[in-house]
Amino acid sequence: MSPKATAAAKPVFDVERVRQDFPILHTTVHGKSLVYLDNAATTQKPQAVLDALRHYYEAENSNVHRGVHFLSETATQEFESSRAKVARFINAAVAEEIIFVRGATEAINLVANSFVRPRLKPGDEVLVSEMEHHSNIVPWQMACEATGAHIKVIPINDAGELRFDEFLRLLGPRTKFVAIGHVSNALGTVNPVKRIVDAAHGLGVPVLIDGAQAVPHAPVDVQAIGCDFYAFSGHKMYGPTGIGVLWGKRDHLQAMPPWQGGGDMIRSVTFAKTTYNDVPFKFEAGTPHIEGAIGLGAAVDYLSHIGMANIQAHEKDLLEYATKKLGGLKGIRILGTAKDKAAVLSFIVEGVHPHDVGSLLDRDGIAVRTGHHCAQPVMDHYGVPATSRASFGLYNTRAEVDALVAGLAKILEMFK
Ligand code: 7TS
Repeated sequence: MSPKATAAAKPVFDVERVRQDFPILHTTVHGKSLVYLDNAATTQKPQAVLDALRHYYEAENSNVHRGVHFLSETATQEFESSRAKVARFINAAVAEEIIFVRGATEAINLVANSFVRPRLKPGDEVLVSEMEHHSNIVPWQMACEATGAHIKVIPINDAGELRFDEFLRLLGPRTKFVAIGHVSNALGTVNPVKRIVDAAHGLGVPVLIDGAQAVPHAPVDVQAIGCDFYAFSGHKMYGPTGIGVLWGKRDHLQAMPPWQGGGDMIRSVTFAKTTYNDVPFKFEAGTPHIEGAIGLGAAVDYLSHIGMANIQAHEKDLLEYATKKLGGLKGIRILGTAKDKAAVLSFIVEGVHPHDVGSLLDRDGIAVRTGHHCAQPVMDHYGVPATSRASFGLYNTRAEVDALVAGLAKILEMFK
């Protein structure tokens, strides 16, 4: 083979190469190689992100947006350059539309308090789906309780897909807001977010998309989706904890009152009157999570370098492989069989409590999550208190799926 042909044959995505970037993946747990399948809860961090955090404290640590001294200017530049990276990553029109928050939860609460709550009157309705994470339910309940508005729930079918017909039926003159997850953390269902936004906008209703489980797994383009707000967390996309993003259309953000008051979010303060800073700073009161934002920028660089389409294809292969393998085990029931799914496999081991499944797998070094996954209405839909959940990331392999299957086969044998 000519050198050129060899180069062309090199795989675009080499999972073994990727695994070298994540120090923690070489850990052993109870004497076994770690098999980390809890990526929906949080992802591991590549060396590039760890290096960025360390470099920040070793060479740049200073507060942002206030000093004229060298370190403060450097930190500010790095912090704002991360904002620009995140904006490009989700195709925001301008960097000012990126608000740094603690995570998806805080992003949703910001919109609930600053955008939605002032618009709600008694009898108004907020639409959410039955498959939402509690973070995309409770803030709307709180806003509704305070204003006399109501939550309306779009049901799911038994495959775990949103009932679009029911969505269209519920959408009406009383609907003031729609809040929907892009990808379900409990079932893996990918929702048709563009169709949802188009239908809601047809009635002039704004839409927030909870993208916590979407951004780490596929290319996301907020302008193509057309939504009004998009929320996600850094720690689920190989970045640090304590940092996340609210993206909002600039016109909305400019019209919204601030949510928290403090330093950095003001233009001038007197006891008679305080005026507020421009977006995004109006929503970033106090010293921000500077190294978190810088680490998130490093995660975005890392993901962009690998390519989100490559990651999506790799995880699709893993999910298909795992679905087939687990589906072949007698006594395993998979919950969530939507046509369009991403990275999540929820299952019941018949006759075994999910907590026992989790503990026994842990003895084999396999990390899965067990419980209701902060999506109790999903559990209620299926009439189960909890499931076991394997969730995949870019560094998982078919061999790890085989380890999971072997672990489950052992458990099934034990409880026979
Ligand atoms: N929305 C979805 C769809 C989620 O999956 C989660 C967290 C959140 C919002 C909240 O994100 P946070 O970073 O603000 O906490 N999901 C999970 C999970 O599935 N297991 O642990 C956390």
